[in-house]
Amino acid sequence: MRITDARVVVTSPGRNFVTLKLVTDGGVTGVGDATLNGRELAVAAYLTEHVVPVLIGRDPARIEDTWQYLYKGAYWRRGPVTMTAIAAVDTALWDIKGKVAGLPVYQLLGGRSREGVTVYGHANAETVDDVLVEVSGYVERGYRAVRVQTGVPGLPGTYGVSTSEVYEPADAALPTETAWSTEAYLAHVPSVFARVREEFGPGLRLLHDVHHRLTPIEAARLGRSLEPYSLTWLEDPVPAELQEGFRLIRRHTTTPLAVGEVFNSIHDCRQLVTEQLVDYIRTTVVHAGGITHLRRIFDLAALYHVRSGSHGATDLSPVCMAAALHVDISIPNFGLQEYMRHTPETDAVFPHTYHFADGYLHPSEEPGLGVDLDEEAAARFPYRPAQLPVNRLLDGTVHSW
Ligand code: GCO
Ligand code: MG
Repeated sequence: MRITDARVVVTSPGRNFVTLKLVTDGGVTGVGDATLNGRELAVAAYLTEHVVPVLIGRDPARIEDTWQYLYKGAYWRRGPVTMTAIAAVDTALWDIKGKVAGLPVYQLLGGRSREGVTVYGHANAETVDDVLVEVSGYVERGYRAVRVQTGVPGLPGTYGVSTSEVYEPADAALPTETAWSTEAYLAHVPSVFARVREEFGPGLRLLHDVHHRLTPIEAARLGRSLEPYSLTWLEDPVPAELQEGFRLIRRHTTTPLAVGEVFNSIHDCRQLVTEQLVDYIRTTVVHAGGITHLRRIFDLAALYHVRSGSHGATDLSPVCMAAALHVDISIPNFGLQEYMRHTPETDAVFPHTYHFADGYLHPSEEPGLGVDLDEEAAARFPYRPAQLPVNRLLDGTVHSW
């Protein structure tokens, strides 16, 4: 069996997605997500110019060999663009292998380790009263875990809090600018979780995303102030380039930490995992080198009592979500999966058979990943430039986003 064609499809059914579709001489096709929010065309060009030419004629069965060929062969290792491109190829090859075997991909990964994939939804609103309504909506739909974000009094708008129905941070062709005050934020957040716990009791799992905005000592203080509300995790409390900074957070709080949505290789995770500085690692298929590399990360994490908590925002396409669920259902150290529902337009462009029931997502039982790209539908939604915002402190200083 040989790869005869590889198409890179950029489509924007409400937001931009990049998808790689591989075609074989046997007629079997495979898809991989290659979306890097705000930098989509960089990955599309990397694939089209440098990867597609070396794929034509290759044996699609050789997944590990192809991964090594693309990773070592490029010489320039790691980085979000390279690793997203490799992820797309790897995911498409697993899809093909599953279809050829007549098995859903999770069966090739060792089979089920659980009955369903526990997911968390996003409750966000400007005020605490409104966020309580959002949380109860998730509880009614059967969710067991909810991420809670509110506006911060005194700030004109806050990340993770949408004003429209759909949460979409990449909201303009040129970056919009948002404002930030750590003092106002730290003064407000504990009162939000006090209200949520009071209303929903101890059973509901609660999460919160700090989006890399604090210093280690500020994060330590926040973690400690949230301890009475027993969060399942506090996400990205600080930018994670300085990994030893997490030692300081750990010395002061038992609030569990989740990090890794911007990581793209096992080397980004290594210190945090092996020093047990985090509890959940948030790498996912599309940005961390595909199913092959993600499993390597989660296997390392398992040795150190670190569980998976894969990123699953709407800028990761249904192709990534389908693949993530095959990993989630099969690994021993699954923790939680983020799940933001895609729009009906996106679902129509990416028909899939994974589904939500009883608070769980269930991977497809079809051979392969159980997701496809409808190329005709995709062609109806041309690319629109969209970038992520830039964040500034109230005095104008550029701050982490
Ligand atoms: C999350 C993330 C997202 C990201 C977005 C960037 O936890 O879901 O932080 O909200 O900001 O995916 O592309
Ligand atoms: Mg996040």
